[in-house]
Amino acid sequence: MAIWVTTARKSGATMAARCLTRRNMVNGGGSCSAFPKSHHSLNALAGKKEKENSSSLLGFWRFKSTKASAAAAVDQLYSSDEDVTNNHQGLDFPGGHVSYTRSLNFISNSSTQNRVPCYRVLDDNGVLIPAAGGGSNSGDFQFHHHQQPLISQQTALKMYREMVRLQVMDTIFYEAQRQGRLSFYLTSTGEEAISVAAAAALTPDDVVMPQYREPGVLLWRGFTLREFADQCFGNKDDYGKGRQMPIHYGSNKLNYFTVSSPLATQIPQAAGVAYALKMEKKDACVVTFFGDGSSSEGDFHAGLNFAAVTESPVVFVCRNNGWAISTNVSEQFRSDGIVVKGQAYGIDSIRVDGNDALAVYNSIRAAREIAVKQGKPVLVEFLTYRVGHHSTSDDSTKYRPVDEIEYWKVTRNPVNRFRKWVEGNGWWNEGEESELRSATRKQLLQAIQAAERTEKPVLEEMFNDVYDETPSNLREQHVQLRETIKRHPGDYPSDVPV
Ligand SMILES: Cc1ncc(C[n+]2csc(CCOP(=O)(O)OP(=O)(O)O)c2C)c(N)n1
Ligand SMILES: [Mg+2]
Repeated sequence: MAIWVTTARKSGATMAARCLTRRNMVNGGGSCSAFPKSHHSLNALAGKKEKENSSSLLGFWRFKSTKASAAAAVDQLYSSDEDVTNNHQGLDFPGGHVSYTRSLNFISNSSTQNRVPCYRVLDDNGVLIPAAGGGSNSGDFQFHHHQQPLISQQTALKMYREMVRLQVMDTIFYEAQRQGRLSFYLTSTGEEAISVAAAAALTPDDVVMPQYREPGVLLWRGFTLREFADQCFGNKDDYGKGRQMPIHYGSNKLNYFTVSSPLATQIPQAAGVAYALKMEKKDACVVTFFGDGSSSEGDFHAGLNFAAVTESPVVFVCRNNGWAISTNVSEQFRSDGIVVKGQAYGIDSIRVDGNDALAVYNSIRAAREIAVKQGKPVLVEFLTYRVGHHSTSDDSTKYRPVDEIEYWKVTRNPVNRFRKWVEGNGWWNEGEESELRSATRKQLLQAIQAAERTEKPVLEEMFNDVYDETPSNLREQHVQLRETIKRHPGDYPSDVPV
């Protein structure tokens, strides 16, 4: 499918290039079937007679549907400013009414002033912040009128426990990688609240299409520590049969698409899956996660636009953690983050404190409700920070100050903050904390040992599952690889059954 898309894009570009050439040759008057809408809209503006029954009349009829008469529009566009001001207050244009102005104002870049505010519920000390307007909490989706979050003790405790389990899992897998037992690992440190609290706000039917820093969703949904370990060790119990790098988890059972390495591919795919849910009238949405770095990919823009125009139930969740490996956000974009890009595509968008578990929970519950009940996409930008290195292949102290890391690790730590709130409610204590941490550590060590001892998938698995019947060229490659391994056993892993 990827190949098809690439080809389609290429041919589109070629058509556009040819079209431009031809237009130039005929002095701007040529037509181009690659741009039926704009061409015919122009003709409509100019009052030219359109051929009826032509499918490319779409642009013209759409224009008409705004109830603007073509002649009036031409008058408005080409008359003097005086005429416009005196005679017409605005223009009906595809998309709605546009008012006129005599002010020669460019839309200003608001990235440094008037930044979009950030929704939060708990302050840095885990204390509930009163909602704006005193007693009225109408803006807060999950709040009672007496300002208590509508989150049960049970849900809050499960959220907290899964955040702790995620921390312990990250620590132990990271160490296992440092010991040379795993080839690669990547932590969620500093972003634990996002994946866990978002998962808590969803239903099991909601389809999750992750980037790679969201294993908290899987923990919430019941993926076992053994399943995580099997994937990281790429053994025969790994659902991906050892074909992927560690942390590329996936689960059909838990409605969690497999992580894919090329950034942002999940974003347009999410728009497509959400469109399918809509056609099937499912009471569910797609939730796709991605980083600030992925928002710089073309796929981000295609995905948002596609979801907007098809009105598909997808929640776009951007973890803006300040960094894309060593690239700071200011080197990536000059907009006010990602939230304004959602707005630009006509998508309801919100900026939220990603280190506040309650704010994450409330915003994703509200976003899900909008997506499913109103049948349209939503974008949530979480402001957070990647406290760990990008991955075990990175050393972030080479490109960012240690003070900055420490600030986010200590002062803005999402797990400590939520713990303070949970403890403040009398729901958690030090004893339960240390019991949970040591039990999880023990379970993980057992899971790692078992996964490490489990056989690797047989060599043949490398060539399976792409075709229903393995074609001859792949069968030949399999035979060749087996013979090469037999000739040079020292150059290949000894634990893969040949
Ligand atoms: C298309 C593509 N380009 C580049 C990379 C290399 N790469 C892997 S992760 C990453 C950074 C992504 O940053 P972000 O989306 O902000 O996620 P974060 O790691 O901060 O969670 C890059 C550049 C890739 N995997 N895919
Ligand atoms: Mg990032």
